[in-house]
Amino acid sequence: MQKGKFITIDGVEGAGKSTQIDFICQYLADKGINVALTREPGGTEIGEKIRTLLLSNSTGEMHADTELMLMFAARNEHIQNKIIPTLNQGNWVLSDRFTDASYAYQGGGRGLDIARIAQLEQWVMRNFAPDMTLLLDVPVEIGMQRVESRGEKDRIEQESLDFFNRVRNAYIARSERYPERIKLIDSSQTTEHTQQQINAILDKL
Ligand code: Z5A
Repeated sequence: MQKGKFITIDGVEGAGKSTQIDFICQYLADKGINVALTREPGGTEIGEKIRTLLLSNSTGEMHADTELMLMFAARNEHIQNKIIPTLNQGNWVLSDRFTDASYAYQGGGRGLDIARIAQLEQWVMRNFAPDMTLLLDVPVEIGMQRVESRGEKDRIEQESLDFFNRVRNAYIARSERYPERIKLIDSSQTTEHTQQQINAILDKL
């Protein structure tokens, strides 16, 4: 059985990941490709419990190192018990967020040392990496306006505009560092405009 491809989608809040995931799943289904949709933090029973701990406001203050290690603990479960087994069955996997988010949020946003994140990445991922990452980019103010009408903000969503600008800059820096894997997509215009760019990238893949 040929191994499936592993695609991740990432970006700041309100960039349109959820909106575009529906489009990507439909695109792949039309090509006869089975794709398993998953998310981070989460994707497994243990991972979803860790997600609740990470995002719930009732958790309260958490040390940034603890937040980082919990992201990678959930990721370890995700990779070992869901992503790799699914790929080995010949199916594709599409993950709503992955390791680039740790570099962006915990590295850029929280200011944690990139070398420490890289150590955890090496430990948990060894040589495993996405085949392709779609990075939806939008100015933070636009993304925030889009999600304004939602209810209560979770623990990380409560952070400041400065925090999210640092997150965005860290994402862009990663796309410049890994241009082959991370495709930077302008998601500031219409949904259709974003879809056209994704369409062109998936056609090549
Ligand atoms: N996190 C972390 O810190 N470290 C890590 O390692 C990982 C994650 C893996 C998970 O949140 C949180 O965990 C996240 C990062 C952190 N924290 N934050 N903040 P999540 O991924 O589950 O949820 P989210 O980041 O809050 O995603 P989101 O707000 O749902 O964003 P989205 O999926 O990109 O947006 P959307 O739902 O597709 O669109 C938002 C709205 O905009 C919606 O009404 C759409 O109809 C509208 N929209 C979408 N596209 C357009 C365009 N082009 N024009 C106009 N309106 C649009």
